[in-house]
Amino acid sequence: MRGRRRPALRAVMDISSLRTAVVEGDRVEATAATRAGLSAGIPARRLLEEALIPAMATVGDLFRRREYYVPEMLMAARAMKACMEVLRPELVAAKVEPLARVVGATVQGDLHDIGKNLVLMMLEGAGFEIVDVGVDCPPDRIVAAVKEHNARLVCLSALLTTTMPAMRDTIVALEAAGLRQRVGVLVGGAPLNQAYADEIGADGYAPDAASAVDKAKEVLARLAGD
Ligand code: B1M
Repeated sequence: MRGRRRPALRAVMDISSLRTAVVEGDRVEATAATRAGLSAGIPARRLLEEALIPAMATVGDLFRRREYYVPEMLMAARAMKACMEVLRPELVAAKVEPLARVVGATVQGDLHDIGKNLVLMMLEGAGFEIVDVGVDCPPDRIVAAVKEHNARLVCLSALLTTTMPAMRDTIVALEAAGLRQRVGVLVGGAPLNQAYADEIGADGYAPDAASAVDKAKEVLARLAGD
């Protein structure tokens, strides 16, 4: 009985210590806890969903309550990114065959890239080929990347209400470049919802990284059927 309880207890401890280390922006502790979690047999996806993502939600709450300021938020984000690099090989291990080429970006004016990176990592794991054009991406840079890499899907992320309109600008730029017929546009990010995606003429909206994979496949299937 004891022997059966121990691993579960260890798993709980690793997950909570990882969450705390990320909230506190302790990159060294956080990456050590991530490695310890993996060594203890906790799946990468569980570490992500039960420690890293909730940690960032806590950081957001602390920021909203003015208990955290930008430097603390930045340190937490850096710790999370370092942990994601540790998890990356595990998360993309399921890769099977290239499905389509995807251009991913955080839109103009927006520097938040953790969610975007996560979505692209999941897509990569699902077999998509990824062209990451980074953060603060003006529409013309995204258009150029679609042309250069002959992408079939554009994934746009925005975390600020003030940068959401840059998604519409990007869709307009794709239209103006004559690319809109052959490229799907998937959008996401904490302030978005399906209604906004419909309003700006996106082909799909996903609330999280896991559902972004299914939505990407759905958008591409619809595009192929048109
Ligand atoms: Co900023 N920030 N931030 N920030 N930040 C938020 C977003 C905020 C909600 C915090 C708050 O007030 N509680 C708030 C936005 C308010 C609003 O507009 N409504 C905010 C603010 C105000 C700001 C600044 C303006 C602060 C300032 O300077 N005064 C500033 C803006 C800078 C800029 O972008 N121009 C700023 C800066 C920063 C840092 C640089 C310090 C840092 C970002 C570091 C980085 O990304 N490299 C940061 C952080 C870390 C946050 C919080 C705490 C965490 C964001 C995050 O990474 N979440 C955030 C509060 C919060 O979200 N709780 C906050 C974890 C990530 C996994 O989730 O990105 O939502 P998320 O992605 C999810 C889904 O949204 C979805 O899947 C992901 C995984 O499930 N998703 C998609 C995302 N993209 C998708 C695309 C898809 C599909 C799904 O398809 C293509």
